[in-house]
Amino acid sequence: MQAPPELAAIHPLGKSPIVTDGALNIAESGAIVEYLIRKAGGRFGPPATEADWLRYSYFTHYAEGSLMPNLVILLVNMKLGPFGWPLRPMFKKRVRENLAWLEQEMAGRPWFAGETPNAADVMMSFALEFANALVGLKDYPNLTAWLARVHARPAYIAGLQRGGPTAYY
Ligand SMILES: N[C@@H](CCC(=O)N[C@@H](CS)C(=O)NCC(=O)O)C(=O)O
Repeated sequence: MQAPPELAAIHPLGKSPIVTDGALNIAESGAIVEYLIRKAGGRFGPPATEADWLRYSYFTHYAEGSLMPNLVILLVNMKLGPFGWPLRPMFKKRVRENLAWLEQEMAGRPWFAGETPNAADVMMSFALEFANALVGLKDYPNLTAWLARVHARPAYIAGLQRGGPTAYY
């Protein structure tokens, strides 16, 4: 599960994703998304209303800041096999709490922040794809429906064709 050494030649931390644009190397998915929005003249950026802006801000940060750490710690625990058993129920419970709350948040909403997809959905998509691979989302119909909407987007399909199939762990 280690990144290939070629990435360390681009950025000292050697993690993915990383975007190279001319002489610029931009790491950290949230910073990459902000950079791309800026380059695209604001497309997929913050929505107009205050309420949607707050959701946008929250979910763009929550994805890597809170949800992913809970998923990664469960993944590492599962990799430990029986050595991970004592703490596994606690880590699973934390993941389930997050997913149950997200399920409520997505009731009656097409996207995480507003009526059209934006960076909040992009940031949440990796974490929830990962959650789907790790624990499954079948108990969370709103999240499953949202993920299906993400998968149906032409840009998502084009990205998969360009980058090849994904493997989350
Ligand atoms: N918070 C960072 C996470 C970066 C990260 O940990 N990337 C993982 C893949 S999702 C990685 O490169 N893992 C390989 C390694 O640590 O060697 C971001 O959002 O970009």
